[in-house]
Amino acid sequence: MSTFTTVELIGAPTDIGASVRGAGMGPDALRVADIAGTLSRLGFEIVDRGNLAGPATPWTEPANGLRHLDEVVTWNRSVYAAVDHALAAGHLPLLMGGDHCLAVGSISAIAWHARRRGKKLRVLWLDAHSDVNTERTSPSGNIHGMPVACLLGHGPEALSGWSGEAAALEHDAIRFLGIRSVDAEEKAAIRALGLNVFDMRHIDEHGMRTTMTEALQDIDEGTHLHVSFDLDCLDPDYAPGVGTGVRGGPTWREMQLCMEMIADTGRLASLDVVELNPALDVRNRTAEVAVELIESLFGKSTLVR
Ligand code: 5AB
Ligand code: MN
Ligand code: MN
Ligand code: MN
Repeated sequence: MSTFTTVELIGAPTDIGASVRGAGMGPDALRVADIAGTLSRLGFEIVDRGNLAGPATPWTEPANGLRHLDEVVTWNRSVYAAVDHALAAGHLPLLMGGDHCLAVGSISAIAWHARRRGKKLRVLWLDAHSDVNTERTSPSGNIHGMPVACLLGHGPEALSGWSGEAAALEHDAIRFLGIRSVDAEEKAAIRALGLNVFDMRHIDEHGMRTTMTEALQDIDEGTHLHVSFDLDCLDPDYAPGVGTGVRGGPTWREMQLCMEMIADTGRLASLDVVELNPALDVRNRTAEVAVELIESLFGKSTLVR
């Protein structure tokens, strides 16, 4: 039983945190794939806030290890305000990216609300990558590879502390799923910070069902469950429309089970859908796959809702 009746769609059309162009078209590709009609047929009220506005991507080289920092901050401020507004209205914010740097604004707003309401925040990070680089470790300077570090209070100062605490997330509040591309220094950070990683090897060895049972183990009535869904989590055979695809991800079927088991908790309260790149897609297939998976995440296959 979901506690939300209204889903608020927020488009953030930018590729500001990436170095591959195209993620800025993600929100409209999801609309073309009928994200609104699909969720409304499941019984949700849909409010589409349209697309946020923000600076164009300058495509400059990183400065001090960070590409486009000022513009990333500006976009994230808008995202923070929009997500904050949706949560204050009692709606479920569904952020349509855009690249993954936007999770800083989104999850910071969510953390602020969760704390105020006395909720335990849990984040599922569905991704091929762990996104825990900082300006000191990143091989690219691309901030879409750094949002987790920012949310844990270890990123660049301009992107940390937005939730009102030094860290929006405690190290044990986030679970990574589907990870298979981790930079050497990220690996060290994962160990040092004690992060909870269910990587592809874990899914291979234990299967998606056991993996999800473990990942969802401490979700209860007092939990605000947030899903940050980077579409490159999926195997690129199923989701070719992403900028940083990595072979060897979960199949469509495995991702369906992942989404269904999250739906079964009844605690989903916010969602980011990011890194969809229509410029690299095949006839909008990745957007359609995303909508099919979101449909399951919102309880399509749950017999009683
Ligand atoms: B995504 C890489 N680790 O930091 C880096 O798509 C890739 O949001 C980051 O997960 C991928 O540049 C960021 C090599
Ligand atoms: Mn990511
Ligand atoms: Mn990724
Ligand atoms: Mn990517």
